[in-house]
Amino acid sequence: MATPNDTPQVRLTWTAPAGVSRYTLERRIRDGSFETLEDNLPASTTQYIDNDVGNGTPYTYRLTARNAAGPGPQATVVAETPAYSEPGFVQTSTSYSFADDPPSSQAAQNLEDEGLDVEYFNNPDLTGLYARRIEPNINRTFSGQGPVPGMDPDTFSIRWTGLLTPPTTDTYTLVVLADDGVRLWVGNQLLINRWADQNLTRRTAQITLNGGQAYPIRLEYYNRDPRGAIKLRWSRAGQTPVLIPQNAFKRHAKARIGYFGPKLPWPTVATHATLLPDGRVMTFHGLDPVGKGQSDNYRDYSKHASTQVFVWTPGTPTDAQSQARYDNTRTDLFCTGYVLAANGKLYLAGGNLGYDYSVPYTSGEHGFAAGHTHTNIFDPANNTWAAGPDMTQGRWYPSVITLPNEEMLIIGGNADQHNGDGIDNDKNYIADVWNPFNNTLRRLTSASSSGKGIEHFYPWVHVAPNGQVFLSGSYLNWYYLNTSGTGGWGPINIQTYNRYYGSSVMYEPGKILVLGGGANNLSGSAPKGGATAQVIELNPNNQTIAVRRVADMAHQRTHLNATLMPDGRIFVNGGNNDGINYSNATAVYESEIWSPKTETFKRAAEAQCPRTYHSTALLLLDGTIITMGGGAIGGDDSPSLPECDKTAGDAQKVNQLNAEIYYPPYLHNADGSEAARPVIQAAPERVSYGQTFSISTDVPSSLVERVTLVAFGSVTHAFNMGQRFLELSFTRTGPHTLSAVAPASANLATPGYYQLYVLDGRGVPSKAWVMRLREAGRP
Ligand SMILES: [Cu+2]
Repeated sequence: MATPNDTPQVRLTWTAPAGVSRYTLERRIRDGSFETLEDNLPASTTQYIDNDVGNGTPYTYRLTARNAAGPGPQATVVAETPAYSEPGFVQTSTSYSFADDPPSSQAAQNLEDEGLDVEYFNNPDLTGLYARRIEPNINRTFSGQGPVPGMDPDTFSIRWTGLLTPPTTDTYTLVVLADDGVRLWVGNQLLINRWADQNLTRRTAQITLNGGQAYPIRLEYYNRDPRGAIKLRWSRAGQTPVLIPQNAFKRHAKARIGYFGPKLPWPTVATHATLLPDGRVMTFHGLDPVGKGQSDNYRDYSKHASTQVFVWTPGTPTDAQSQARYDNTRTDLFCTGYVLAANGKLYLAGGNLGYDYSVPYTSGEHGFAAGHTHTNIFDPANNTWAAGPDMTQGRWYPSVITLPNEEMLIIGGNADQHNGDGIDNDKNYIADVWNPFNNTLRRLTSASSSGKGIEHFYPWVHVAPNGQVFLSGSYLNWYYLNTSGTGGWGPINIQTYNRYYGSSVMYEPGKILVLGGGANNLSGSAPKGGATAQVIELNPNNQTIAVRRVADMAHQRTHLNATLMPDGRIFVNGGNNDGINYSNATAVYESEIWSPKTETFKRAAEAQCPRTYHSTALLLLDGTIITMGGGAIGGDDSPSLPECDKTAGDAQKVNQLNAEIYYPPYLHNADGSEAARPVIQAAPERVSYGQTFSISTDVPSSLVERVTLVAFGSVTHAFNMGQRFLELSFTRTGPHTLSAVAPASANLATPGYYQLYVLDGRGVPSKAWVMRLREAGRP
């Protein structure tokens, strides 16, 4: 049980006058007016202890004896409590300082793992919410400035909440230093309750706590003059109280590593996934959900003429009956490349024609997979498919990205040349550029990739700040590609790692993270990407690059997914150590989150299902990330095999006809409850480059500390071709309005659909507002 002690107090004693039947006791602070403390003290009372006092404060007490005839003798006494003192404590008329606690500006580490949620209010009664933060401890002093820039300097309140986990079982003395009012709850017990003006005062309470147990903690505080302080210390028996350290405020697992929701049924192996402008999720594998059709019809090109396409509306059930079907009845879209264009339609290039079995059997395969010359366009506005222009050569495994002028680059993939020479020379070496305005293709004939030593399977292309395209892997040779006219390659950049089926993410304009991969590449002696990661910085003014290795992941991952989050971090999930296709023997279930600030990976929640070859992940408009797919072995799994059993290694189903939604840490409070999220109430549906635009929020604009954009994702084979992240500059223009500035140029943010987010000071994002970024003159 908790017992308050060590509280300053005033003791009053008196001698009873004759004939008294009760007393009234009043008190005033300094020159304030008298307020009644007790109106009905029994006649036998001759002593009163006032514990509700602060240090260094004069109090005047007035005792009035009463009986049935009315008030009788009155006695008045002035008592001044001692000033607060401790070694190193310095008090001036406007500030306090302490020698023993580190300053509150100390560098806080890992606030997402350890730290308290803090709410700052502009009024002394916990109203007028102004800012939300995460802080490592409770250790603030104030001398004429508000606790957060922009707040009232001398009238405010603060609430800290979280979990307190003591290291060992013991009786702890909690020590609060406060000027002015303070209330402290631990384990839902109100331990300290002094919600009144006071000079700096130490109040203590004892409580027995179990080591390792997480107790809810809440401290509320207000200040009402230029000078203020609030500190929370603790001690065990016989020890000197110290500031409660950051590591005692370990946050709930949901707030540290997030969590995966339940396994959801999914009607196809989601080898291909894209987010549509209204937030729906399109997924498909190919002729059928598990690759049976492709496998059976590899020899028969005429059979590669349709795709089962599923569209899920978030918030609705995920099973086959609940998802919409918009099949493509023209092309086997297995291994197509695609991106959501600036006009809101999905542009897809290539697909699967099967293997060329006319080629003699060599090294385990009959010839090489042939790509479709088809292009296709899906219009989400009416859920219809249209044929696009045929490409000169087919593509199986191409990448498609939007260029600054709204054209789309189609690059890589296998072609459809079946020359029977048994040599894997069937790559499509000439990139196409698709013009969405006149629906024509332009070939980059001056930029053949033959002999360039690049990976032609889903090449990792990104638009660079200089307006050219940068090819960042997965193989060792990196190049700039100029896509104007008939195209041209820039100088070669040779790097170290083979990252075959690793991933590449441009996490801010000109900065690319490449990670993982390489484990199952059958040729080449370069070191495998494995658990490694590198940052490539592109010089915005020329074709030079700078590459540096950053900290490794916790796991070797090939066939991973790397997904940009609303806060600019990258969620990494799935993959396997050995990189073997269709194998879950070494599947990685634990996810990781990469921070561009620290350039490190942080371990995150474990999934239930393996997400290896042919798995996908997409950031949804609500800030969650859906992880899907994996497998499509070319037939049904044995019904006797378990689905999603991480103890089973490879003895589980390969075809992942399921999905799991990941709920990131930013959706949770320190105690694991759901965080309150800012809401974007209004913003433009379309902006142009450099445009200043207004955002209205439900929360006060002071709460918004970041405004970000994430481009809509289109993902397959470990590479998300669509995603892109930008931080926007903004000002607060009204109580609930912001003025943000759209990216300056299409080189920094290619035209198209973006998720607009506002984030509070804790990094809690709103749900996305869908916004299209396009030159003003476009249709
Ligand atoms: Cu594949």
